[in-house]
Amino acid sequence: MTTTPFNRLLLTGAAGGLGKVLRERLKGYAEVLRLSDIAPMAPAAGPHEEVVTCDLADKAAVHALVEGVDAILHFGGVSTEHSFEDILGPNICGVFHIYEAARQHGVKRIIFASSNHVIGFYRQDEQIDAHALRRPDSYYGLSKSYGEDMASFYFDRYGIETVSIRIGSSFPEPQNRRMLASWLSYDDLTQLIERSLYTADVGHTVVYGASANLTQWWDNRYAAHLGFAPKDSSERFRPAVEAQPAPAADDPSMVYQGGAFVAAGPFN
Ligand code: NAI
Ligand code: 15L
Repeated sequence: MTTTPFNRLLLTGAAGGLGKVLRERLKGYAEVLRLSDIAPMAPAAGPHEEVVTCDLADKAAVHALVEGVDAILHFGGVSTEHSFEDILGPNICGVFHIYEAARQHGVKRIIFASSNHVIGFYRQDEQIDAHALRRPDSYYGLSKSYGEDMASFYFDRYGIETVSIRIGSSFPEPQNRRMLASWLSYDDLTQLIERSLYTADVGHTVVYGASANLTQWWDNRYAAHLGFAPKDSSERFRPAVEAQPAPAADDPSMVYQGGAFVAAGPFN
């Protein structure tokens, strides 16, 4: 696959866990990487970098943020379960602001950090593909589901292409039994992002982001055109994970694909 660098790529959520990883790994994919977050970013901008502080809930600020970029990796926002009110601005208004700014500035490709929590109420003994009805497990999962709909609408209406990556659990290593199935290594995430940036004619593609783990809940047949071929597996971490005390068999973390998110809240 040819990976000619983009002129300017925008990464939102750049101060976050995955943002810090991608800041390093996206070098080489763009002449200039524009890094944005509401939180302070360290280190300050280096060569071939721009740092822009921006609240995704601020429409005018996001409009300015998107000017001059060729593609967007939208990783910013609230990343765990919170009250609807806390999620509304960053995730729901935020994703609208990103797409609307993309339309106005002529950006043609977005990589959207969606989540397994869009389908978190499926059970761990089920296998699903991207055409399975969504079963969001949280207000957070609902916001990602809305983001995927935003992506679908902006492709059908305006031709802006998106790859929505339903990321499983992307951390240095799986932290519990559930993550033995949902883990996505940083190397596999990077490969998936490269494929999502450079594959032609993706329309709106939904792809599950998991490594080649022994247990597979997610079937990527509808994203085969991306050619994503994960290389890592959680198996080498199994002994350490299984040395942890086992949760009860009916604990949500052992039953549902979304794990504990299905039982978070209510928030009043
Ligand atoms: P994170 O919470 O470490 O990073 C999210 C970043 O978004 C933070 O730096 C935060 O300051 C920023 N942010 C929050 N509200 C904002 C606002 N109003 N305006 C601008 N920026 C704001 O999360 P992480 O793990 O790095 O995840 C990155 C993205 O990937 C998130 O969208 C998350 O939902 C998604 N994701 C991550 C998974 C994982 O396993 N790490 C799994 C599934 C999805
Ligand atoms: C997510 O969507 C979250 O952003 C991340 O922090 C993890 O909780 C992950 O899902 C997961 O399901 O493990």
